[in-house]
Amino acid sequence: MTDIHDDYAQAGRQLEGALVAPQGARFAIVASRFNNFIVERLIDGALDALTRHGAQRELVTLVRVPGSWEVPLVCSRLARSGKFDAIVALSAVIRGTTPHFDYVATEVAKGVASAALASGVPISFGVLTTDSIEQAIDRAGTKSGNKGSDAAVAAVEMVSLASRLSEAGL
Ligand code: INI
Repeated sequence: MTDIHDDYAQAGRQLEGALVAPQGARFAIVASRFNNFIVERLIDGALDALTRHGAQRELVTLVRVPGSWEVPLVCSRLARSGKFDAIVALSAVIRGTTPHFDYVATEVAKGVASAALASGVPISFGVLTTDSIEQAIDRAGTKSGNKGSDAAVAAVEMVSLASRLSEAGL
């Protein structure tokens, strides 16, 4: 009787990151001021998760930008600086009565993804895109958890994975 781990062992090696930040890992948080009452909760969640997962608080840099639209540019700049091992993007786009939401939400998602791919630095996506303020509140530390915290844990895992991939020569 084989379990799934034996199957992996037969198939080859398996690599994954740990949920512990490697010593000296440098993180940036890029957070919008727009919808501040939501985003502050995401920042609190991200800072708490980073430190509980082993990041050193003095190696975490918080950069504030006006709104979601500005998030990708600053993520890209920080990623290209070579001074961060991972970045956490935090903002909240909440649907209104005009198509504005769609433009902002689409561009922040595309922009953050392309900044990560172009730089090779992981940028986790803690950007809420919700139909209502209630949905945003649910995801900022209440009913549906805290997406800032989730994004920070993903950033820690990606830094650990990058280090293990390097050790494996990948
Ligand atoms: N920015 C947000 O982060 N969330 C929003 O919901 C939002 N809406 O709906 O307008 C928003 N707009 C501002 C935008 O991100 C820019 O800061 C602004 O357009 C200046 O470039």
